Amino acid sequence: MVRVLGRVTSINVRKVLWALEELDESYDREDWGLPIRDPKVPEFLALNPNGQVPAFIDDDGLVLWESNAVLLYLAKSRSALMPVDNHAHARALQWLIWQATELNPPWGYALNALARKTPGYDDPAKIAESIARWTDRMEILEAELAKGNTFIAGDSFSLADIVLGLSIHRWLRTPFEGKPLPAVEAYYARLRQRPAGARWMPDDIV
Ligand SMILES: N[C@@H](CCC(=O)N[C@@H](CS)C(=O)NCC(=O)O)C(=O)O
Repeated sequence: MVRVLGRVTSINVRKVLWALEELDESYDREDWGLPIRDPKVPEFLALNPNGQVPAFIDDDGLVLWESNAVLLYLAKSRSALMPVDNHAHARALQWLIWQATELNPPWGYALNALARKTPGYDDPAKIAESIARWTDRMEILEAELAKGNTFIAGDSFSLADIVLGLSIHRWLRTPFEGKPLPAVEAYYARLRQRPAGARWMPDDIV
């Protein structure tokens, strides 16, 4: 059986769990990641040398890390969750990469300060700067969704919707007065209508 190593409070772990449920694939999940279980130990580092969650092990023995790469592997090996049309496929890939490289980095400071209450994250100027950069990225998403597509890459649900849905969930659940983004909120509501979306974007996890 597929194994996923990582705590469910991690957005990157929930991406993989959501995808597996869309694929109707059973899996075993083991709780790793701070503060539950330190992944920087030899047993875990042998699976993911970054000492970060998730680590993924397929039932054929493949060991993989980097959550969006795990998603793309699942889509290719199970022939699902990525558009077949070449242009729609490219758009899904664009948003997957954008989520990891452009949308993800800005929220770090604000998330630690406002939601995680991590000691040392208490500089108001840095919180404001993090929120400003995060808002800037979210407005890009708002402009795209305002064009009216049901899903981010077109008419069909894809991996890109999983990573963006979870990112929007984080935006909406982090306690600060965020700029209203109506198209983003409507899209988030659509994604939450999916059983796996509702399960992995729960009210009590940021
Ligand atoms: N680029 C990596 C990032 C993984 C990552 O940042 N994981 C975080 C949780 S979201 C982590 O392992 N934090 C340390 C811990 O939980 O011990 C991926 O997408 O898989």
